[in-house]
Amino acid sequence: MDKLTLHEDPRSGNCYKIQLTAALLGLPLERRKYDIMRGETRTPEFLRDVNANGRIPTLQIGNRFLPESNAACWYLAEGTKLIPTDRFERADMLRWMFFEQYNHEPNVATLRFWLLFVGEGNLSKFQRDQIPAKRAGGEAALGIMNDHLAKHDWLVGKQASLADIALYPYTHVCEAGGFRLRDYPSLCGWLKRIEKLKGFVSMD
Ligand SMILES: N[C@@H](CCC(=O)N[C@@H](CS)C(=O)NCC(=O)O)C(=O)O
Repeated sequence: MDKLTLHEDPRSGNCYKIQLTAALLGLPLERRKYDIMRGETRTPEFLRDVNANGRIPTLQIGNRFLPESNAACWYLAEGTKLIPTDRFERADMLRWMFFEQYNHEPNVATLRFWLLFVGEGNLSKFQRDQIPAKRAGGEAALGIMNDHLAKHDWLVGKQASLADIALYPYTHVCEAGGFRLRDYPSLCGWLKRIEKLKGFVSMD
């Protein structure tokens, strides 16, 4: 396989997803760090060479660049046990990964970013006004996962898949965004199951 380099900010759960996927698969990954708070992903060089969308993560594979965390996880995991072979389960895994990007991350991760890194006092009025809707959206997403995990050990099938890896990063740190994990007991058990997977690494 070509050399793998993760262009990342280690505070980002989207970047951690890729690091975790590589670790669970035993793939060597070089890490090149940027500080998103200092605009380091918005420089002309970054936009030209790494990601025209001005964001991390981007997975560099040899001399090719693949932005979007879930696409990068898919690249790493294709043909491994982290992607189900059953056709329905594979599509169901994608369902959770799209859910992560549309229902979970924009609410759960954004509130963590605003409250932990930007600081409530530094938010714009536009951002402050969005907090209640983001809180409601995040609670709804965590509730849907919790209900599913009350009946299943894993989001899809009978073992961990990219669905679990995509949703673990921002769920396990959701309290930094004001959510309470104790309100979601089935999520807590699932988090522990992921942490016991062979090769698991914690977020920096
Ligand atoms: N959908 C993208 C989201 C990427 C994203 O939002 N990255 C954030 C950090 S988690 C970022 O780079 N923010 C810096 C900026 O927008 O300037 C993915 O899953 O990779």
